[in-house]
Amino acid sequence: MVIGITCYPSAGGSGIIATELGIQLAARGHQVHFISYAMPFRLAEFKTNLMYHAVETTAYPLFKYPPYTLTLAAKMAEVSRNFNLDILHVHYAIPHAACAFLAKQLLNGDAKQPKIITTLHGTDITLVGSDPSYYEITRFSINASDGLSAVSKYLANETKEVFKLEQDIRVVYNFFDENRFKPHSKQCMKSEFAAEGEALITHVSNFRPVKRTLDVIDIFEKISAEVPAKLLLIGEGPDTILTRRQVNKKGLGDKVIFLGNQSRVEAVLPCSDLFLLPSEEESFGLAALEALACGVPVIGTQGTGLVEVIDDYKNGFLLPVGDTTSMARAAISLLKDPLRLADFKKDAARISYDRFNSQKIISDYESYYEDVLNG
Ligand code: GMT
Repeated sequence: MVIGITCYPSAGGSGIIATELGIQLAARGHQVHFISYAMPFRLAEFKTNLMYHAVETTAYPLFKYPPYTLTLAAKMAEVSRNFNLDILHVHYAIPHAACAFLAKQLLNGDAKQPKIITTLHGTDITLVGSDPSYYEITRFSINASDGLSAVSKYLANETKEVFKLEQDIRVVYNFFDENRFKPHSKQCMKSEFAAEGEALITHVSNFRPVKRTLDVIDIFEKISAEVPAKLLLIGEGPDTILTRRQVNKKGLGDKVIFLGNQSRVEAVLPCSDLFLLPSEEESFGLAALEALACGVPVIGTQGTGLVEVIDDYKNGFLLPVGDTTSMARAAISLLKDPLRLADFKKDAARISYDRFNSQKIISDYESYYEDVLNG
């Protein structure tokens, strides 16, 4: 198949999944074309069957907001024409589903037009798509897609409810590359971050308010009062400054390490003992899955898509949003019980592999592509 992929090229989960999907599809012999304003975050090197098409949006004094959506739609149509795309798979509805619709209009009358598949990732629906100013255009463009997928049942249900959709939504879960995300990586050196006998606790996110990074600090403060520990914070975003201030305010500066954005989190995750993701909203929680795959139990939140990723009391704990006391209590009890912690770690790697290994999920995407192509 010849597949075009559009995503945000930045460090967020939707861009990461789109990139990993493209890499794996190319490895299976499909021809993959990335169309975006920058080279996707995890697409560092040249790979067979993979091409990247940059979208350029010329600045002009009259344009207060350079019209990226228009140049993206034009580039989608151009790539589709030049390479005979079978599928144009866009990740994150806003604005990509609308651009894909427009691209298809541009191809109207051509002998071949690609089928449009939109994958919903979460905040495109739960936050942005339900904002009144985006609501109608999002509803229209996802309805106009030939295929619609969501990364969890939770998100599929949420989308149907918010947009009152009748169209089918295929659930295709997120995945991880089992050759990179695995426990006991030899490259991982816990001693770089924590002293002998200290627990290493990790959080990875884009530090947006929805991730509740202040809760991460709160939970860690409570844990470190009872168990010697270090906290590793990976990622950057609008709440980074607030989080740093909180760390200093609580006098935790010598226990918290900020690593910024890292393209190879798999080099650090396997030496962690516990992962914290106390998000307010999470359609799936790719960061949690990558931690589990590396054998790290996760503390997450109830009432979010994390319930489809974490097995409560088996490879992590699911607790109410904002209940940092219960989260810390669960963490402390696990860290103080090495045998139970070892069982949780084993189950984290085993269960996540069984459900979300890349070979399984890439095949799910391939069969969805076939279904959409066959109408
Ligand atoms: O909002 C973010 O955290 C980033 C966002 C994205 O689209 O880049 O993440 C969403 O998509 C990820 C990949 O499918 C999911 O794992 C995240 O759960 C989801 N984020 C939220 O729902 C908050």
